[in-house]
Amino acid sequence: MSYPYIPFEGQQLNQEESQRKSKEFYAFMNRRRSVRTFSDRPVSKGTIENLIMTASSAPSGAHKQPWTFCAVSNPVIRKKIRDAAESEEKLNYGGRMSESWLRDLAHLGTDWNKPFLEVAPWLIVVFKKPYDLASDGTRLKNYYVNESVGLAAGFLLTAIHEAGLVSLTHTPSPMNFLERILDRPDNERAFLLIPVGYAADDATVPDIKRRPLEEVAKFYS
Ligand code: IYR
Repeated sequence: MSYPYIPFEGQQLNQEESQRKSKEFYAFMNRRRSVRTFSDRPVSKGTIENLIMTASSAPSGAHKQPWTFCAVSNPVIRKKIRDAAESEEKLNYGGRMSESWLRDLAHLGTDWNKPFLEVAPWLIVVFKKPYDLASDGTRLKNYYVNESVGLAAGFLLTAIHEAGLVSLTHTPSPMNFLERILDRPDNERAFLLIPVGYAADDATVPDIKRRPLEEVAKFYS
């Protein structure tokens, strides 16, 4: 595929503006938290469409956009997803996760119970596509699929936060029940299950601290 080049239409800021905006955006993003207690207040389908289009604007290997975002509000399907996820999580918490893994999770207070899968008004299930299927059934390879879909998921969480909504990156394991329940084609693998909605009025979050700059960055100036 070859494209003509067109003028880049990004904003041209000066250094001071870049510093100010980056600081404000950091303050905004640093307020994002994973929330496990959702309100059942509705969120419009149009909002979810905007969130998905933002996610799908992420860069991807060879611009293949190797993802599908399934947005589920149907209560019957959400119950099926909850039941299947909880069955897997019962096995995970009941022995499939190592002692050290359970210790690492203890401060989050999570267990096999996943009521948010039915309370949150939307579940967005992110699927990755290791290959695309041409209309004649031939496989067209995609590239850097995990990196690409991870980037798109990051854009999605950012867009959710900007919209005043909350999310949780839930990773029931294994996740293949999602392919079955949502009747996805052979070339799609479940990547993340993200409940989306408003936080419950009485939602609480663990008082975690984030690593300081010195621990997460090294400068080679
Ligand atoms: N998938 C399980 C366990 C879990 C794993 C990690 I890594 C977390 O950060 C949180 C939970 C669950 O969703 O409960």
